[in-house]
Amino acid sequence: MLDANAVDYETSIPNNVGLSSDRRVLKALEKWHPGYLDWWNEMGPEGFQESLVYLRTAVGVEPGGWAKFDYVRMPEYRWGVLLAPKEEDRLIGFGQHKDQPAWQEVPGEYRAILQRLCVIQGDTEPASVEQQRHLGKTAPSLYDMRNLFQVNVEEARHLWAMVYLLQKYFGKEGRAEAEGLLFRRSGDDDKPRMLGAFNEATPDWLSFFMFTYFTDRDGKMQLESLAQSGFDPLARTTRFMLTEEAHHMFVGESGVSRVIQRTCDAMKRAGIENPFDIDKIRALGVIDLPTIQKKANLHYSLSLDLFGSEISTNAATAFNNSLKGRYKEDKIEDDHQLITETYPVLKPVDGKFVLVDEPALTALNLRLRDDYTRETDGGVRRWNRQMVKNGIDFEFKLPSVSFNRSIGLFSNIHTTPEGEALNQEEFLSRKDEWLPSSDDGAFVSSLMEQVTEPGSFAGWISPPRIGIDNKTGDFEYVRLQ
Ligand code: BYC
Repeated sequence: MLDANAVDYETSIPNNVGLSSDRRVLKALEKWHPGYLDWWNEMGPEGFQESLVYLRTAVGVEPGGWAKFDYVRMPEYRWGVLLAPKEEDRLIGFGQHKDQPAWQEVPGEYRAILQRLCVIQGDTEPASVEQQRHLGKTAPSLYDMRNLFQVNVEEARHLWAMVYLLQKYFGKEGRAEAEGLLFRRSGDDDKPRMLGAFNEATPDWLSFFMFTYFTDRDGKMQLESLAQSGFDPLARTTRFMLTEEAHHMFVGESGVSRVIQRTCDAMKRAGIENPFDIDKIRALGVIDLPTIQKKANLHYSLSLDLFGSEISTNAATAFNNSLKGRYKEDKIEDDHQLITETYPVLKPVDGKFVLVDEPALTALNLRLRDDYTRETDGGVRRWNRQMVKNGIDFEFKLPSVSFNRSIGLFSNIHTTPEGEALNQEEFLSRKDEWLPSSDDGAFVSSLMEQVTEPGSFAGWISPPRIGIDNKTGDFEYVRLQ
């Protein structure tokens, strides 16, 4: 019997969606492919297209053994279209279509909104590759370089995932949107990427680790809510994307932790107890803890903006129409329709913040953002446990949700990271205390130097505890050409 979950590697595009018998979509994808490769060669990792990279490639969609590792040149990576296994007779779990069979085709009345969700999701994936394209040149080790490239090829696969949905289910308009995903460019004034954080620079490796910790986690939360969708192909696509996403957040959390560890080690060795003795600490060639906190402030606040406005009719409509659910919707015990429920929303009122009950339906972006904050805080607590272990008196903190915001209820006010109101002048004059200044940026950049000796690491970061795919410390993760 044909295994419905097996990946077909015979067609030009590996897939488990039966592309070989779906000529129309296969043709559309094959037509899109050369433009994609042009994009990858122009905007993907700069200077490493010929290198052999020890990458994992998805070879199946079952939880155990879904990937295999081998040396690959990135332009030859087998980007495929992979959906999580189909759940027979799946019923929709929320919204006005709750308990109806999940849709295998796009319901006409929800076409525009579903297409928009796929386009926004799709747009972030190539954007992150563009943001990170220069980082290979300053990779602190071959291990880190490999992780960067792994993240890049998988984000690019996530672009494929959305392009497949657009081309299969959204006709001519979907094909035009698939072209648009290759046309926009992160940070470009004339054709920027769609969401704020994806037009910011990722200038150094600390920013990369912060991005993969904070911003990839927004990706996780958004994918989790799309994984609940009544539109089954979207739910299955995003469910498989989540399998890959876990490694990206691991790269972020462990990356920050390794930077912290190196700083603590250097401080202890030099007998420096005060973490705010910044000049002395920087002279050791490591990143001082207050600068790490500033980077966290920046990336957390940018990532909060990605959840949209706290009060959003778009979010209410998407939920009500059973298109985008809550985080772990299937584990929540309520009516899954939110007809009468309320949710507490923190609002600025006369210079103070007060909790106001709002209809839960319109507060869904905030609810997801609160779930995100809880998870994010978990990693910050782990970094703080590391401080205690090292005996250094410093505590990392997530800034207030009011700090440095551009979207939603706090976008027009300024506060300190503790949430104290400031006027614009005060904020601008003190901004460098809380967000990376140009001097901080210049210092971090001055440390960024490529290290290519297998098993060696730049002086500002400690080695990982274990290798990828259980490889030993001196494994050559990238064979540079
Ligand atoms: N920047 O009601 P509102 C990832 C727009 S990351 C610019 O407040 P809504 C990844 C909004 O589009 C996850 N514009 O918000 C991570 C709307 O515009 P229109 C990506 C913004 O619609 C790392 C208007 O403001 N996936 O995967 O409820 C590496 C009013 O909207 C922003 C998704 O986001 C912003 N920050 O929610 C690689 C999931 N925020 O329609 C990948 C799909 C809002 O009036 N997207 N606007 O022109 C969505 O679910 C929602 O569109 C949003 C916004 C959560 C983004």
